[in-house]
Amino acid sequence: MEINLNKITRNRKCIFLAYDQGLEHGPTDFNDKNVDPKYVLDIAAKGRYNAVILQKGIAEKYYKPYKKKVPLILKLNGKTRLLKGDPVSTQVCSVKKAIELGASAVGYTIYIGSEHEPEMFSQFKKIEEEAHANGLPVVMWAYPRGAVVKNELGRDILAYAARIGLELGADIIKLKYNGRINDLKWIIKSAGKAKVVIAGGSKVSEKELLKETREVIRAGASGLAIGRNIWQSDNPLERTKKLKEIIWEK
Ligand code: FBP
Repeated sequence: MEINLNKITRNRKCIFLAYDQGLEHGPTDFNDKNVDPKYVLDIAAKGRYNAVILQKGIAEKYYKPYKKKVPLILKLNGKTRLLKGDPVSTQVCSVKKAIELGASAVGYTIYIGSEHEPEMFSQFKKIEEEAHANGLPVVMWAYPRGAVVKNELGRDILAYAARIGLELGADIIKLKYNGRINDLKWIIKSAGKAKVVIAGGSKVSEKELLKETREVIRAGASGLAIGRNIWQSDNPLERTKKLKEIIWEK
């Protein structure tokens, strides 16, 4: 079944604003302004993002006034950066709850190659089937990570991650960019009909960010799922505009 992505894409392209770093990294990512979810939701609404990505708690307490302004991708699993060993991201929210909160899609991270991969596969199966039965698109964060993964940004392991997203039923696969456009072309080909969006990563210069965005769009990516490089920037809306011009090739 092909799922309708119109609520979270425009002309098959998209830019999502990620704000789940409070769980994944902790408030060290934040300053006095962006520690307030309202500040980031305002950027998402004013910048006309195709969706904002939140965990359940933030969605419950802050999303209601933004419901008509920006679609929500609710992240259904997560982990902290405190645990050692092979990573596992545990389900912390149900599809049912995501629907109640007004989500237009759900998100789930799989650490490809982690010793806990089977557990994440089996949770993903359940949420993917339930989300699709309710017409909700599924976004997979496909991150190769764990002791057996020697290079998280290698071409073949990223292509494997992309393919796993396709095989397991993700509609959109979120991947990291390794800076090599030809690698990304192959990685995107491996994702087949599933769309690929690129994660932002830690803060880089605007020049670097725009250059990388040009490259990933040229390689065939559908867009970005970006966080820190927007809400840590001094000019988030101007920067958003520049990224959108590249993504929609204006
Ligand atoms: P950024 O643009 O800030 O990197 O956000 C993208 C994202 O995927 C977030 O959704 C998530 O919190 C974070 O990166 C996880 O990245 P990592 O596991 O590499 O720290």
